[in-house]
Amino acid sequence: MSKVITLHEFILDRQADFPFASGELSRILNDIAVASKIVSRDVRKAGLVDHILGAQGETNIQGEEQQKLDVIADDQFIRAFQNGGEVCGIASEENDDFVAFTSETAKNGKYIVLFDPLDGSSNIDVNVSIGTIFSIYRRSSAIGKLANLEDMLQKGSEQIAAGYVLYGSSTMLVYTTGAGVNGFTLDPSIGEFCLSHPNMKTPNTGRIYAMNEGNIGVCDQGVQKYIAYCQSDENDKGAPYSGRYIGSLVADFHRNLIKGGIYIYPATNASPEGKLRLLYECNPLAFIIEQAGGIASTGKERVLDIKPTRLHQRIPFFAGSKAMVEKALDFLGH
Ligand code: AFP
Repeated sequence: MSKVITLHEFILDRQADFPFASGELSRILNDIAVASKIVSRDVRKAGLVDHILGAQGETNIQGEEQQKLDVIADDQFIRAFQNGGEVCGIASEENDDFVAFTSETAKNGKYIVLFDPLDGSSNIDVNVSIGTIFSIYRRSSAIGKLANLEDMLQKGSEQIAAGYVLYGSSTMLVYTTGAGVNGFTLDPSIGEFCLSHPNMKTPNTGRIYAMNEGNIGVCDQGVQKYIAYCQSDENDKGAPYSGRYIGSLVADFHRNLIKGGIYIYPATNASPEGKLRLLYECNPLAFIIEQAGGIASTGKERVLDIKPTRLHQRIPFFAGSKAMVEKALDFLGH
């Protein structure tokens, strides 16, 4: 039987791969792992808290105000980064503005983290998989100062690490530091993430397309033609692909990463820039899919090449197996 490798051990082993490694990035990754274990525990209790403990009103049995799980998750991650000492500022889906940490230790932190604490949170009430997505950059501002907006608005290609946690039938943490993608499954009996998916590669092609097809009539003709191609028996597979759409980005992305497939969230009439957020949804997943051998594009350009202009900027997103995304881009005329 082979030895179990925990995330903690794995991170320490890989630390030497970074030039000038001082252990700070390793500590951030460990902080994320700890925060996500707490969130995982809370997610597993979601039905109990929402429907049993909180059923009497606005407060729970301890007299505390009920909080939505995405706010709890946001607080958990912010607390982890604020107290860790390596991170000087964060931006999250839950906060309109970025947060620059003000303690002297934090001002000396070299890193910033952008994250979506609980993506797909509208799925919580119906017991469907949800996820956390994170993206780590070296700060561009001077050490010792407060983090600023420019720190947050770096190109995705500048990421030094990115990952996600999927709270699914099991809890998994998948991350990259630019040297491949590795996946860890939480073993609840020992409370550790254990290496379960080393060196993940996405198949070059697959049979799955994932798109909210409710939008098919209100998106670009190129997308409509590509989806018709996926559904036709005259495509490259000679049979219709499988349509699979959970509506929870991390879950849809993770399934496609493993099985091969394409994820599409195009621009629509109602959301001409697309729906998904560049900084803490698309960039981290783009980094991962590229590291796994796939492609992520807006339909016009490589996601990681975009210079962000706004914190909550949205983009159209086409990501997945190389051959499938390339085919979709052909239909879009690129
Ligand atoms: P919520 O956090 O509001 O559930 O949004 C989830 C999400 O950002 C992403 O996880 C899904 O892939 C996508 O939106 C689903 O959007 P549609 O409901 O428009 O298909």
